[in-house]
Amino acid sequence: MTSTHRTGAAPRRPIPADIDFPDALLEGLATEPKRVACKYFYDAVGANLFQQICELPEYYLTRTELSLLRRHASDFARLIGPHAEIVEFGAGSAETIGILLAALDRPRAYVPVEISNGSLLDLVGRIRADHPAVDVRPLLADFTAPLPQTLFSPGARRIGFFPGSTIGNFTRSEARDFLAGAARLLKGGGLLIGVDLVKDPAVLHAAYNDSAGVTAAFNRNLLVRANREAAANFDLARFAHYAPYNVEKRRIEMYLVSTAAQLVRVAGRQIAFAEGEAIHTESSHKYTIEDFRSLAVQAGFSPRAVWTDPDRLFSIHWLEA
Ligand code: AVI
Repeated sequence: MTSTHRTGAAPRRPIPADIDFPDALLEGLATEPKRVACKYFYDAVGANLFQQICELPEYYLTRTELSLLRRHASDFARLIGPHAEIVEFGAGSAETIGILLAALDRPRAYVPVEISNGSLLDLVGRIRADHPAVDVRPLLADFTAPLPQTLFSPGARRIGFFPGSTIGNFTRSEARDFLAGAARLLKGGGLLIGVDLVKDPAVLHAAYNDSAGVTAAFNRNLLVRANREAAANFDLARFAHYAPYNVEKRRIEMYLVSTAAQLVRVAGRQIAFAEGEAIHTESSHKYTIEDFRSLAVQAGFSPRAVWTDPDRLFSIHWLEA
């Protein structure tokens, strides 16, 4: 289990990042097929590009979830009840958690869990200013590892919040394991979680292949980061962003595809790329409502209410632990 420390700061990252990037990169490039974990997208530039993605016209996820949160805030408040302590898995946006905190009946505490120090300071400052009665207790920890029960005050109403469909970036078995851990942590309370839905592949394709090229820049930023932090010499012009929807696996898959046979230096090693060879950088799984509810049951939750928009683009689930 990761050691945990209380801290005044942590960064805004959908998935925890590690400090072992050069080693992880070398290891991922030595596997067949080559891959790099998506948590490495989120250096400062990557976090900023992700923010821009959230505002793209094609990327319906963020705005649809925000509008569902606003529309159903009073339902959440009724289900969650008074004096709740909210743990957010990852450091989210002030706007998103702000909607929930504003709707709840005298929420007692807000605990954003994030692995690294950084831009959470801003989030924590905003939440403290907007919700002075809420005890904001950022926790420096990897939220995918088991979290201590002492996260909550004794006898507290335990609520988890996991928006943004970040669960989609886990494989289905990782998602089940994560949910099982959350069910143990939140026993007696519940989890409010945003999940992107299976839909017209053209809509999904457009969301990850935007016309302004922001997602492509986000993907390629991994190579920029490798050049800076792992003594690499990737030529960005020789790697293409490729993000197809895999209908069978119900997921967007993101790749960086080498457009030529080439040798790239990474941390003192030479890595060979064949023409057309890909580095897998992310999967973004999409669920049907039934599919996700059954995963939640397997993890030990009792799925209760679910909210979706009229176009059934996105869903928010209330799972009792
Ligand atoms: C953070 N996560 C939910 C995003 C997603 O949609 O899978 C990351 C992302 N990748 C490309 N665009 C957005």
